[in-house]
Parts: sequence; structure tokens; C-alpha cells
Amino acid sequence: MSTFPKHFLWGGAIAANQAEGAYNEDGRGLVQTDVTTGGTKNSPRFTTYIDKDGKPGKYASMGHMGGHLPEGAEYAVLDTEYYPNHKAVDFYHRYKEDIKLFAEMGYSVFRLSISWARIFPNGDDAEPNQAGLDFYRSVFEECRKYGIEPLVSIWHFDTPLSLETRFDGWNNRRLVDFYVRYCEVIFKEYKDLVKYWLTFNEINNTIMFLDMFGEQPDEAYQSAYQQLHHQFVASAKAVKLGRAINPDFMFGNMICGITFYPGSSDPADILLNEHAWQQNIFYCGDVQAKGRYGSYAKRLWDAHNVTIQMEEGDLEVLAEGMVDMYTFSYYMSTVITTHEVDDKVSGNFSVGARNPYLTYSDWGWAQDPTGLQYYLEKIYDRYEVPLMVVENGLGAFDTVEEDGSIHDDYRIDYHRAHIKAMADAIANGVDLIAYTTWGCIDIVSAGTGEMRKRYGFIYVDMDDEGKGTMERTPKASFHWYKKVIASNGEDLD
Ligand code: P53
Repeated sequence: MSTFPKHFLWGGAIAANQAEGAYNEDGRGLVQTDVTTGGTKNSPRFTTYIDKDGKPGKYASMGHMGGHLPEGAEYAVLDTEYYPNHKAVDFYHRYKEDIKLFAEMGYSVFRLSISWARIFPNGDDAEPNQAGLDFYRSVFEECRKYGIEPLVSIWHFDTPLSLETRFDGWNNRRLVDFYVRYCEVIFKEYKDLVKYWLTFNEINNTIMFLDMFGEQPDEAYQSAYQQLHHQFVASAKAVKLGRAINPDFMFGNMICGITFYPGSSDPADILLNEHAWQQNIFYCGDVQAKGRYGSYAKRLWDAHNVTIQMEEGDLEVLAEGMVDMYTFSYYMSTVITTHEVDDKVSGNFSVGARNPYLTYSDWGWAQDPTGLQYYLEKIYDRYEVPLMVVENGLGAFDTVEEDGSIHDDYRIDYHRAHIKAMADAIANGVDLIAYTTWGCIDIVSAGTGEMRKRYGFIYVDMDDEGKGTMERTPKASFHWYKKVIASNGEDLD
């Protein structure tokens, strides 16, 4: 008998802006990744603009986090730069072929995101864009054809650029209404095709990655916490509205799940580590899965002189719009300490003391399946709602052999260990209902904009300069995952 429940959902996950391409087709509006270049592990991505004097310029950013447009400048696509998300892996035109391959692996779930800018090109248009609605309808129908349940992220780092420009994005309360209107349209449109919805992808990144890379001024915290408040209210309103449209809808939050460890048994490290969990993980999870700000929230705000602008009734809205399930991504753990350390990690989005008990990926991410079990058990104990691991995977260089095959044993090892960790957590009482591996097909990296940081079970012939046939080739991991699914997580060899 399998440890995994009978109807456990197995599948994979992608995001619109990293997979679709077709960035300016069929009426789609721009998003920030469309004006963001590629980078590498050691060099950042840049968001490009034309300044007030008409000169091109750029600032370091991953497309939705980091950096600021200078006063009077406007976002711009520059002829001198390459923008990897413009073409991505052309899922927009190849989704039938891709979904067929997912079905061949035996998927029962496929996580993808809807691009807000395909539905409302400017974010707040009077009427939705029919071509955008038609596209996702065909995608969902294609999934249903194979009995695959779509798991839909409503926002995956891709606020329409026009809302950033005209309203300063999520700093502005008006975004709440625009988001809820967008939700209303997609909920009504797909109410018979989609059951599972995630309101904001990795909502906690806004606060978690703020001070990970150095000290920030109080204004940065003020903005981050205010943006989060707006997103919490938007998420809760969407949940309420969705339940009215279809009571069978299931809503999840989505947290970037990093497991934090104290660097030593020094009580100061233990306390600092607990505070890291509060700021980075619990802060968002508590609002969305408990319906209220945690008791420690005031301490977090006071530390940076933050005053959150709330409207009357907001706290009631948060309490009424709790999610049904807690979903998260899991890639790595990290170490927190008050002590000076010599051996540090310098990966992208991975900093701090190196953990001597773990190995690290080529991009400096700690490989730690036990950290996943720890996270699952800790979080289930806290919320006691069904959990989903909606992203997990290894970004790695792949080599295509002369005969065209790809032997990604390192990727198989990574997933095997994490699936075992999930089984152990389930055996310990955790109600885990789904696993969607990240980038079931190679896509553009969010953090670095690279194609060579590959996560897929399906190889895509596309490089970092935009050269390649886009041809799809199953890797060794494809055949391995197919066996895993067929055996409901039993056959991991
Ligand atoms: P990439 C940082 C740390 C953990 C997860 O990331 C992160 C990030 C941002 O890079 O993002 C999630 O592509 C995100 C996906 C992303 C994936 O992890 O940088 O939800 O969009 O692609 C992997 O290797």
C-alpha cells in the first residue's frame, strides 16, 4: 500500500510569464518581465527604461522586485538588449503538445498561471480581452481532455505594467479593486473548468527578500508591508467572491517556503531564527490561513516605524477570506545566526552561513529534503488545513548527449529524496494532497532570466541568446516520474 492518499494529485507547475512567450500577441499588455533582461548566478537581471532626457538606462531587478524607476523615466524595451521572457518557451503556441506530454507522464494536476495582462491589458480596462479569455479556455479544456485538474495561480509576479506606471503598483489601494474585478471575470468564465485557485504566488517574497541582501531604509519596509496589506485584502476579497460564484472552489495561499535553521545552540540564535520564521514565513501565512495578523506583527512593524494604512472593515475581510488550503514552494533551507561566519553561501536568493551537513546546487541553493519534511510538519501543526507542495525542483545545467538523450540523474535524485520526505511527513499525520514539480518543462528562470538553469522533465531547445528550435525532448527524469506517478509514489527507483 502506498503512503500517499489514493487521490493524491501528481503533476507539474509553470508560470505564464516564464513559459508562454507571445508577449505582444492577441492584445496582451506588457508586464515587468517584458522590460527585464536576463542575468546569471553572479550578475543580476536589469529592468530597462528611457529616462526623462530620452536616454536609455537600467536598474538591477528580477522584474517585480528590487530597484526603482528614476523620476520621470518610462519603462522601455531597448533594441540593444535581449529579453528572455518575450519568447520564453512558446507555451502560448505549443500548449497542446506540452499538455499531451504531461498527460503521458500521468499528471492528474497541472499548475499554471493566468496572465492578468492577457485578460486586462492595462489591468483596469472596461472590458476583458476576448482573445485572452479564449486562450485559457482552450488550455483548461485541453487539460480536462486528459483528466488533468488545472491548479491556477491568479498572479505570478506579473502585475500589468500599466498599473505599475499609472498607480505605483501594489502601493496603491486601488489595485485591490482591479484585482478583484479580474478575479470576477476569470471565476465566472472558468467556473466549470477550474476548481483550485491560488491568489498570489510567493506572496512573502516582498518582505522575505527585502533585507536578506543588506540593510534597507524604513521606507522600503513601509512600502513592502503596505503592499502586502493590499494583497491580503485583495486575496481575501477574491476568496469571498469566488465562493459566491462557485461554492466548490478551493482556494490556496502560496508561500515561498524556505526552512530556517538556527546556526548554533546559542539562545540568541534560536530566538533570531524564530523571528525569521515570523517575518518571512508566518506573517503572510497567518493572515491568509488564520485570518488575522500574528501577535508578533506589531513588533515587526515597529522595528521599522511602519504604520499600515487600513480601511474600516479590513480586518473583518481578512477573517472572512481565509484560504482552504496552504500551498507553498520548497527548494532549500537556510541558516540564521547572530555570529560572524567565514563560510558563507553566495547563491542567487541564497545567502548566509553555509550548512556543513548539506550540498548546494550550482546556483547555491541548499539541497535539503529533511527541511521539506520539517516544513510540512511544522506548518500542518500550525494551520491544520490541507497542504500542497506546488513547486519543488532542481535548477541545473543539462547536457544533451550525441544521440539527443539527457541523463539528468541529479534531478531524479533530488525529487526522489523530496518525495520520500513527503511520504514521511504524511506518515506522521500531515494532510498533504498534491505535488507539482517546478518547471515540469524547461522555462525561463524567474531569478536569473536564464534558460540554462533548467528544472524540466522535458528539455526545450532554447538558449540564453534566444537561439534554438524550441523542440521538446523528454529527459530521463520524464520516464522516472511517470513510474512514480503510476505507482502513486511507491516506485522511486
Ligand atoms: P528560479 C527565489 C527563491 C525561491 C523561489 O526560481 C523563487 C525565487 C525567485 O527566483 O521563486 C520561485 O527560476 C517562483 C518561480 C521560480 C522558481 O521559484 O529563480 O515561484 O517563478 O521560477 C525557481 O530558479
